[in-house]
Amino acid sequence: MGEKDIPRNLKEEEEEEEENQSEETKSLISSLPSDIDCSGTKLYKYQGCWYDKDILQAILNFNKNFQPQETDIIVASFPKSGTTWLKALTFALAQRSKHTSDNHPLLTHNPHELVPYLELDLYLKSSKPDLTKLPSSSPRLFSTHMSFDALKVPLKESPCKIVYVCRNVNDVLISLWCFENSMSGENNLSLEALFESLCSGVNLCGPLWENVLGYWRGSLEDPKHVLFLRYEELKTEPRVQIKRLAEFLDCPFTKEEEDSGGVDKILELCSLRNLSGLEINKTGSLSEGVSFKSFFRKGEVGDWKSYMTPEMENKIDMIVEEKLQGSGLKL
Ligand code: PAP
Repeated sequence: MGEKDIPRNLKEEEEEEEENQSEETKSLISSLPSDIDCSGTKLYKYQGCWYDKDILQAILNFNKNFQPQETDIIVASFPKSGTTWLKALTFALAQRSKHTSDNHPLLTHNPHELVPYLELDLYLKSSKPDLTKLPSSSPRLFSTHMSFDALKVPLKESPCKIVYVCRNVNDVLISLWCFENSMSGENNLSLEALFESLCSGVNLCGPLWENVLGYWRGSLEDPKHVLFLRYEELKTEPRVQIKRLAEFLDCPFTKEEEDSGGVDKILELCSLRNLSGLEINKTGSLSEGVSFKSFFRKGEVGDWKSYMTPEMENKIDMIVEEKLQGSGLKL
């Protein structure tokens, strides 16, 4: 879909939005490829991935103004790949010396409140957000769906740690589809439309394979600072993966912690069953109105089999295989 196909009201909205953009963004945006995603949002391709105007402005704000600290930890992912879980695990691990299990922030806050998004929360609301009032300090915890290339810009030589989680592409598709429809309250978005959008790569923070490949290559080049995790491995061998994460974050479990069940306590605290049953996650919502319960569904590996046709499976398999060719990565 091209510029000429934009409905009139979308064009009017865009004109209003333009007034809120810096000259730098306006000039950059006019030079970027654009397209419309399956929900009718105009997206722009920046450093290999697609964003709407507001998120693009936030990424530029972040690129220009973020001052990294050596101990910063950034949780990164393509949407619906296990972000909420990894935020909870990372917060619980990195801040475990500060909280007791009966008074833990994860019992009264959604993981998205504790680990804010750089481009969807902090730098979306302000070009220079106040980072002295974060829910976590030393280390500060952030999250992102932006590409590795965009994230790297202000990090330069900083030794901060990036943890990425990837997930089977079919499960991401179904999770995203269920999430979108739970937000609208009705089945507005057809699975076929979202599927075609995912296959074409024109979706927010996509193409999925570009997002994943950036962090995959980053983890191969700099394994001390970029850790690549898989949702499926977190499910099948949670103890192994959480210990790997703790070591990577320079906060390995001590023998005493292991002997006293410290690993299992964190896994239980962050489990889908526990988090989704908490009052905050049953009734709370983000300031934009997205209910916390929409971040918790089945959390199963292979749920896509109940929804996708063999034709869909084959088509996406072929696309992903071609895109990942030569990378050593399988999704
Ligand atoms: P986000 O990118 O919008 O934050 P994200 O958390 O990455 O979403 O993905 C949500 C998926 O993670 C849901 O998967 P499903 O739709 O296939 O069920 C959700 O159920 C799952 N999820 C959320 N929290 C957990 C958890 N603690 N353990 C395992 N899976 C979880």
